[in-house]
Amino acid sequence: MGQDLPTQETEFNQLITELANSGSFSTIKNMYEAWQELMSRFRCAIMEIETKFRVLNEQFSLLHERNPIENIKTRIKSPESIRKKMAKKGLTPTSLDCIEENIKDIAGIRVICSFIDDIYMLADCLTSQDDITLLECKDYIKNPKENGYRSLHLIVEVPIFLQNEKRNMKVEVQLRTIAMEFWANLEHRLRYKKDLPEDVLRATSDGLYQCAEISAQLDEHMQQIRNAVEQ
Ligand code: 0O2
Repeated sequence: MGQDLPTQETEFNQLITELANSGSFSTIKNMYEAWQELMSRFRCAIMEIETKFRVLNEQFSLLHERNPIENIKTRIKSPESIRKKMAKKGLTPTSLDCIEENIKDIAGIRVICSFIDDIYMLADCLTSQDDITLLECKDYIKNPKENGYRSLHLIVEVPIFLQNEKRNMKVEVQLRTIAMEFWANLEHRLRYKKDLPEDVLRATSDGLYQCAEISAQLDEHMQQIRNAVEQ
């Protein structure tokens, strides 16, 4: 996202070359098949987590006559983005195990909620399920990033059951409100991961920060109104 094509192509070629040179694969076909298998396992893990959220949403709508989830988006990280992140961490992708171990957000699911309280309620419901292991939690709602970015990020491990084996897979779960999603989408399009000149960065960061604060206030007001209605 936000990269030009030649950069993506270079990252992709580098990833292929590094994996091919690692000596972990007998042929390119073998490497390609192993890659497809790994990505398929991540897709299965996304399905597992997505189903868990859909079940919670269903049950909540039955009990409380409202849906805490507005929308769910999923994505598998692109090979280019995986290569870039490995390089940023100073790592060379020498095997698929090494990639799987170090890149925790290959499988990503974003849950867009109606209210801030729903975010924490859903995160608690998910992480208290007995097949889920919480590996990391970054609360950018209580501690927003310097640029104003807000979301709750969890890295969880979920088992997937294949024909002859059980595998634990890592999934990054991002939970945010509609207002947080609105801000993050526009900021992503405008600036995130873009090598903008210093003066443009300076000129735009205050404005974006103000927008993040305004949308956070909106979330708080909406939460207060809901609390009042429910009382
Ligand atoms: P993409 O294209 O969404 O996949 P770590 O994993 O701990 O080594 P990382 O990845 O920076 O470090 O973790 P963090 O802070 O949890 O951020 C992960 C993801 O959150 C990003 O994924 C973005 O999707 C989102 N994110 C984080 N900061 C910002 C921000 O300032 N603006 C916007 N719009 N999104 C943000 P990727 O892998 O960077 O990108």
